[in-house]
Amino acid sequence: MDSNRSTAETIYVSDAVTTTAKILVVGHFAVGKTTYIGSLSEIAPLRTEEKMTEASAHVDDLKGAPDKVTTTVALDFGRLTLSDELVLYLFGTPGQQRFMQLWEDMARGALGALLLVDPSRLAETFPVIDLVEKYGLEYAIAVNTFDATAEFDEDEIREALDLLPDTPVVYCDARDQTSSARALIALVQHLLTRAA
Ligand SMILES: Nc1nc2c(ncn2[C@@H]2O[C@H](COP(=O)(O)OP(=O)(O)OP(=O)(O)O)[C@@H](O)[C@H]2O)c(=O)[nH]1
Ligand SMILES: [Mg+2]
Repeated sequence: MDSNRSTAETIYVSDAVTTTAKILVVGHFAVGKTTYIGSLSEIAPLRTEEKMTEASAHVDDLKGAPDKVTTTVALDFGRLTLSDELVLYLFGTPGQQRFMQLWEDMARGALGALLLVDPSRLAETFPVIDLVEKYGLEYAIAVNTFDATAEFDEDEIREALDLLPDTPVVYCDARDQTSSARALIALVQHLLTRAA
């Protein structure tokens, strides 16, 4: 019985929760969106992974992720209880051009976006920033620490992405829960400042 209760407590949102917010986790192909939501979600994340075939070889550049065999074809979904009263719903949104149609729906009602960036593939982030801005989403940058991160400092990233001075830039390892949570908290703090 106890085990049933603990399962229920994990699956269902606590009665004490008064606020829920929808947050998008966005970024270019293979930047770590599915990994990020998987490391943070307190429920088994919903994933829509499909095997990549040769048909996508010329569109999805595997340069930065040579071992990748699947890609998200719709969305990732996860949930995180941030405090007794606040629950975040995380929606991973693909950055590839062919999924643009999704953004219309995904962006509706979203409070903001965490924009994952691979510092060695900065140019691939430009179209994603365009989308985030097109849909009027407040955002924070989470630099996913792939191996080359040490070569890029925050100022370089800010300049390359032409960020506003108050746009948060945090470093994270999408595979690490604590590190991922820190990035999300930076976004939430930014959103709260903007709302004040
Ligand atoms: N070294 C390292 N590898 C990572 C990190 N985050 C993700 N990866 C790996 O990078 C690859 C791509 O990660 P995904 O989470 O599938 O990326 P995605 O953004 O969801 O990819 P798409 O949905 O296909 O656009 C996977 O093999 C991950 O294991 C990281 O912080 N460091
Ligand atoms: Mg994915």
